[in-house]
Formats: sequence, C-alpha cells, structure tokens
Amino acid sequence: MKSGFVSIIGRPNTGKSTLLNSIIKEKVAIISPKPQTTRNLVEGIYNEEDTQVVFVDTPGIHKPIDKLGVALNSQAYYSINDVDIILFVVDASVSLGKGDSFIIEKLSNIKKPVFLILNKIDKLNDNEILVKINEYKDLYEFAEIIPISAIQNDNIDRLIKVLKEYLPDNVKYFTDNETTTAEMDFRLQELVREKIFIHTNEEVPHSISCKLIGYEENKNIISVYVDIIVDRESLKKIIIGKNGEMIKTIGKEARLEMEELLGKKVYLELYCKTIKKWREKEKFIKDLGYLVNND
Ligand SMILES: Nc1nc2c(ncn2[C@@H]2O[C@H](COP(=O)(O)OP(=O)(O)O)[C@@H](O)[C@H]2O)c(=O)[nH]1
Ligand SMILES: [Mg+2]
Repeated sequence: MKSGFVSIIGRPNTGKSTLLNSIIKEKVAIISPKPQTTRNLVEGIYNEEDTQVVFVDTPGIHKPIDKLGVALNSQAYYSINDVDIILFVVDASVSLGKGDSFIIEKLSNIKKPVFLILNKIDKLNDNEILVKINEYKDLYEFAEIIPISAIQNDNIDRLIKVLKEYLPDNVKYFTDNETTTAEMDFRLQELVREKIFIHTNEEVPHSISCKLIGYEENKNIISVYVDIIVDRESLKKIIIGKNGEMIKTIGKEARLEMEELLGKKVYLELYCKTIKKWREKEKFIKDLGYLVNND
C-alpha cells in the first residue's frame, strides 16, 4: 500500500486549485481568474485500490500587503514542512518572474522531492514547452518536470503515475469514499465566496469573507444562511448591486452548486455586513479559520 501527503504550491493564479479539482474529479476547491482566491489549506483525497494520496491545495505565495496576506503565505509555507512530496506549479504561459525565484529560494533547504509542474500548456506549442523546461531545469534540482493542462485534464494521469513511484509504503489515512477533509460548512461558504470573486472587481473580492451562520435540513429542502463580511460600508452597495441584482446573481449561482453538492433543494439566504478593517485583525482572521503564525 502506498500513501502520502502532497502539497500543491506556487504563485497566485497558476492553476493550483484547478489541478486539485482535476485530480480529485470533483470541485473541492474554488477557482477564479483572480489571485488569492484560495485562503485555506484544502485537502483533496485521491483513491485507488492500492494508493491513497492526500493533496493539499495552498494559497498562492505572494508579497503580502496586509495581515491576511501574511496569514495566507504562512499557510503555504507550513504545508511545505508537513508533506512527503511538493508540487511546485507554475504558469508556463507567462515568463518566469521574481515570484517564482522567491519560491525556489524558499525550497532550497527542503530535503523532499519537488516536482516542477508546468501548467497551462494548452496555450503553448511543443517547442515552447521545451524552451520552458530548459528555462527552469537548472534553477533547482527538481525530482521531475511534468507539463500539464489542469483545465483540459492533459497529462494528469502521467503525473499520478510518476507520483506513485515517490510515495512511501504506508497505510491509508481515510476511507475510500472520502474526497476531501473540508467540512460541509466550509465548502458551502466557499461557494458564495467564489461567486463574489467571479462577479466583482479590483479590491472587492479581497475585501470580503463569507461565513456560514446557519444550516437547517428539512424534508424537502435545506436552508443555508451565509454572512458576507465586507471591510467598509461602501462595499455593501457593490455586493448588493443595482436593485439587488448583484447579490441575486451571487446567490443564484452559489445555490445551484450547493444543490448539486448536497443532492437536495436549497434555500440560500445571504446577508451583507460590515466589520471594519477585518483584514488587519488577527483575531478575526483566526475566527475565519485562516491559520495565523508569524513566519
Ligand atoms: N488556459 C488554462 N487556464 C488555466 C489552467 N489551469 C487553471 N487555469 C485558469 O487560471 C485561473 C486561476 O486558476 P486557479 O486554479 O484559481 O489558480 P490558483 O490561484 O493557483 O489556485 C483560472 O481562471 C483558471 O481557469 C490551464 O491548464 N490552462
Ligand atoms: Mg487556488
């Protein structure tokens, strides 16, 4: 029996959460075209008869501008120390930047295998992929370099096959039907947050948080109550939108996905409230379940 923990790290927006969902074949992590969508360590469990891999999705490593940013980075660093293998995901369709070099530096004392995952190769031709491999291969002693397209499910099977060779002999940690360690409360509030990330712009997505405050299951319907927390009064207007259109769209899209996840009709109630400067309040960041330590 092979089993182990694998951390997915990289800069924001390189496709880490998309890769996790593509491996698990289920939406366990939310995705958006904006950086810093992921705020927690989200674990997805991959099962085969003789193999179990727990993949840990992490917030993108970036230059923090507030306490929330510091907390996001420290979760990613924390996961590096806690796993058997690391997948370092880069966006192969953009040039290698300072952000990538910074992460490579962070990996310099790591004794475990690090795979370089060149993602988004659907945007590249074969020659461009080779150029990318050459660009990265001397920067670090990568155990493997694997080009993939997370969104098109391209080469994911090969990634799994190679990973298996590196996994320790071990018992399974979870039962075969589990796909994630995330609690349902968390998954539901994340769906609301994803829709806000998708539909609002600039600072708005980064200034909000979502918290499930009520869940009631009746015979035919599940009622879900989620607070949308903004850090200043003026954002409420944007979240609610003209004639309530924005919050209606967010609610409808989140509800449809909740129904799919829960297999039952859902009544979703959203409530927008202000907690001034929550991103600077360590206690509040902790309350939201984001790990806070000073790394
Ligand atoms: N073209 C392309 N886009 C991708 C691929 N993987 C992810 N994306 C897009 O990149 C953006 C960021 O994805 P996400 O998984 O949230 O990135 P994360 O911040 O690293 O977790 C989203 O708009 C995805 O649809 C891929 O393989 N190809
Ligand atoms: Mg993510």
